[in-house]
Amino acid sequence: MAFKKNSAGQWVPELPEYQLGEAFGAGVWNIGPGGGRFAPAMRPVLSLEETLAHLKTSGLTHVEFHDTEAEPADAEKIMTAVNNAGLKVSMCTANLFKRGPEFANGNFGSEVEHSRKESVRRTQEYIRTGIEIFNAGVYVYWNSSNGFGGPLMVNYKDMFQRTADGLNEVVAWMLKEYGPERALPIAIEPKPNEPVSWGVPADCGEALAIIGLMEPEYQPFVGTNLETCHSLMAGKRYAAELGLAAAAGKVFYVHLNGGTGLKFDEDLAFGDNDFGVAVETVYTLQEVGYNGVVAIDVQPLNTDTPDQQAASLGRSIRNFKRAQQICTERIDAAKLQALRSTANRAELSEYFVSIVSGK
Ligand code: GLO
Ligand code: MG
Repeated sequence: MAFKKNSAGQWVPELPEYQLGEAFGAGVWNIGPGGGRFAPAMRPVLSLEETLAHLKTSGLTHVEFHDTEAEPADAEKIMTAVNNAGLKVSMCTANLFKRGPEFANGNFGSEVEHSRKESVRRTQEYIRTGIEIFNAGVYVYWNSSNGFGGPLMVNYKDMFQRTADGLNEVVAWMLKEYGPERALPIAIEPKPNEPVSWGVPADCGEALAIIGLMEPEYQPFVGTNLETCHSLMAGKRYAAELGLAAAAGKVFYVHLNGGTGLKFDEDLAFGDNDFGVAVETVYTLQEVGYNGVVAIDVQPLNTDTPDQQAASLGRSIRNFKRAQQICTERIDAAKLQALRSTANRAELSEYFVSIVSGK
């Protein structure tokens, strides 16, 4: 989108503003045939037009693309299909993980110079597409293969600094090309593992630390895109991660979904497994004043039939709205704050369960 100066003279992102729950986004990768290492494909492969139609009917207003699904050379044609479907592009992201051997070894923080250079080049190319063609709201850098696999495989200190330096290089280029007024906010999406054993940055704190290692003049242009399941995998409470990012002024975008614990990236529908977490997440998004697109990053279930292509997305949106209705109707902010100030855990738990259960 763009950046503007606040009253203190700092650059802050002008993120698209909506009423919370009015705008929902998802990636084109969030529906499709399924399949992977342990399961065959379940559903037919859809055309882009069919995919966009499914996204629209499941309640989405915005779509996200990797540069491998929407290549820069095809972006104008794809944008026409997006417009025809009545959608907008909320986010775009260069695929720095599943495209070639150069990213087997990490990206910005890699020990391999070619991998670092390719990461910067691909990122710049897709930021250009995001600004010039998609009119995207945000660019996401998901760490993916950035990190390491075992003992002494990287110089740890250099890996963190190199990751920051890669982002420095991208922001410096973006400001030179477009100026702050047209710059696309860059949101780091941390994840602790998968595909690599030790992903960097692993969580919100590490993402903020990497931003802190950047040149001060470039730091305002980079924030976070926190994802529910990634926080869970890191042993963190998603809402608390949101609070940390908000305290730093870095909630640029969100990826909501669900998981069942310290496992793998299950990408379940938001709210399916732990509805209490959904209520806490929605309330926290309200508390931190998030007004951007609520993006859902889920995978269809293997049991979903061909006509259920976007069922996990549709259910995530319904669960979000259910949680939002509960927050509006049942949470008395003043009462909650008064209870918090007593630090009486028993009463706070009683209040929370009464809110979620409605009893
Ligand atoms: C995977 C991530 C992935 C990213 C996407 C956008 O674990 O959640 O889906 O969100 O590539 O960067
Ligand atoms: Mg994600």
